[in-house]
Amino acid sequence: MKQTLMEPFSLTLDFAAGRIEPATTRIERRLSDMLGMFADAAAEAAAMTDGDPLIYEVLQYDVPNETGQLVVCTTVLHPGRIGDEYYMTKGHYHEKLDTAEVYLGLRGHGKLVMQADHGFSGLDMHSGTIAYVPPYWAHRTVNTGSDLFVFFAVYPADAGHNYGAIEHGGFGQRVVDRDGRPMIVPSNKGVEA
Ligand code: S6P
Ligand code: ZN
Repeated sequence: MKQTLMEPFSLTLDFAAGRIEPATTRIERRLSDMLGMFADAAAEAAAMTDGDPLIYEVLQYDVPNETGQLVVCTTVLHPGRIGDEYYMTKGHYHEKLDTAEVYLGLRGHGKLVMQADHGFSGLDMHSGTIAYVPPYWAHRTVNTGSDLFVFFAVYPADAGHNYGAIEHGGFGQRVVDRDGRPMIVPSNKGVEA
């Protein structure tokens, strides 16, 4: 097995801004990058005419895509809603399904929704929350607050990202605003979040 011999290194993380310094990759996701993922198509179209809002950014420090290596990154999820549905990430399974991930909340409030063949999970996240995404679980984060929701993540560099399953099959639960409070709505019935 090919393994790059790495030198130890350190990075700086601004908890409030979610900035990793230096970062080697910055991904920006606007609404136009995730059209069709929110339930309310009319609200999506209205938000697009308002200027294609920035939904989230990912900052990452890349390492070789090899078994044994770990990637560190941050996600800065902006506050907002499309219809009654809070801004969220696209969500994905890892291509290597048997790889896990750890999230650490740095700022704001959100939910980490997950789904696997046998069920769903919805965890609250805020500054200081450590959340574990086990192998085989698709994961998506949602900003349920009025501030930025910022979190740090560590995952295996060779995990890969499978977005297609969520893009085509959707997520089995949504996080929506009900009278100013976040509710997780799996399929048709609402459950108090
Ligand atoms: C990577 C990890 C996160 C997400 C990020 C954006 O495995 O789960 O860094 O990439 O939160 O979400 P998504 O679904 O667009 O990759
Ligand atoms: Zn992941």
